[in-house]
Amino acid sequence: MLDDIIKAYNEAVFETDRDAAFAVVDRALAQGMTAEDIVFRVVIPAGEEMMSQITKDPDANLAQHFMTAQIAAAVTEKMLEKFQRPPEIIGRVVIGTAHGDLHSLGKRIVTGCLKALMVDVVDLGVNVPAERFVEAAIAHDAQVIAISSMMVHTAMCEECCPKVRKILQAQGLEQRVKIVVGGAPYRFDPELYRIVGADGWAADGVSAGKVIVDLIRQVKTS
Ligand code: B12
Repeated sequence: MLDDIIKAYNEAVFETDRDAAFAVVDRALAQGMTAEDIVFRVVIPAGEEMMSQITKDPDANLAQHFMTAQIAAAVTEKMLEKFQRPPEIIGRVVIGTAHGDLHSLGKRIVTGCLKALMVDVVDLGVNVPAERFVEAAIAHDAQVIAISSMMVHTAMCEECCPKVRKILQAQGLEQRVKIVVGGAPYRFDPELYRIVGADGWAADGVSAGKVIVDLIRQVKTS
C-alpha cells in the first residue's frame, strides 16, 4: 500500500495538482495509514525526490518546485492535527527576505520544507530590516534567523545580514541565535555566506531544512 500511495502522491505533486495530492492523503488515511507516516514516509521523501530531479534537469519547472513545497506545508499542517502524540517541534526559525529585497518565492519554498520537518516558522515577509529579524528572534525564542536575498546588493549591503550579525554580537546573542542565508547570490559564490557573517547557507529548500535543523541542534546543545 505504501508504495502505491508514494507513487500517487509524487505524481500529484509533479503535476502541481494540490487537490489530487490531498485526495491521495485522504485515501491513505481511509486505508489506515497514520498521519505520522504520511508526513515522514510520503511528504518529506517527495520533496527530496523533487530536488534530485531538479538538480539533474537544469530546465526543471519552477512551478513544480514551488508547489511541492506549498503542498508539503499544507498537508503537514493538516496531518499535525491528527498526530497521535503531539508533534515534537524541533525548534523555531524566523525567516524573511533581506532589507530592500522583495523576492519571496525562494523564502516560501524554504518555509514549506521547514514545516514538513517539524520546524516552527515565523515568516516576517519581505524587505525586513536587520533590527526586526533580531527582535522577532528574541520575542519568539527562535534558534535561527533565516535571511533570503535574491540580489547581490541585498546579500552584501551593510544594512542586511552583516547588520544582523553586528546586533547579535553587540547583544551577546551569538551562541543563542544562529544566522542562515540563501538565495541566488550565494549559489554563485558558496563562500559569500562567510563574508556577510552568516553561520551557514543552503542552495535549495531541502538542503536548507537540513542545515537549519543542524543549527537548531547546535544552539540547543551549547
Ligand atoms: C521572479 C523574479 C522577480 C519577481 C519576484 C516575485 C516574487 N514575489 O518573488 C519580481 C518581478 C517582483 C522581481 C523584481 C525585481 N528583480 Co527579480 N528576479 C526574479 C527571478 C526571475 C526569479 C527569482 C525566483 O523566484 N527564483 C525561484 C526561487 C525558487 O529560487 P531562489 O529564490 O533562488 O530560492 C531557492 C534557493 O536560492 C534557496 N533559498 C532562497 N532563499 C533562501 C533563504 C535561506 C535562509 C536558505 C537557507 C535558502 C534559501 O532555496 C530556494 C528554494 O529552493 C530572478 C532570476 C533568477 N533566475 O533567479 C530575478 C532576479 C533575482 N531579479 C533581479 C532584479 C535586478 C530585480 C529588480 C531590481 C528588477 C527591477 N529593475 O525592478 C526587482 C527588484 C525588486 C526588489 N527590490 O526586490 C536580478 C538580480 C540581479 C543581481 N545580481 O542582484 C535577477 C537575478 C534577474 C537578473 N538576471 O538580472 N524579480
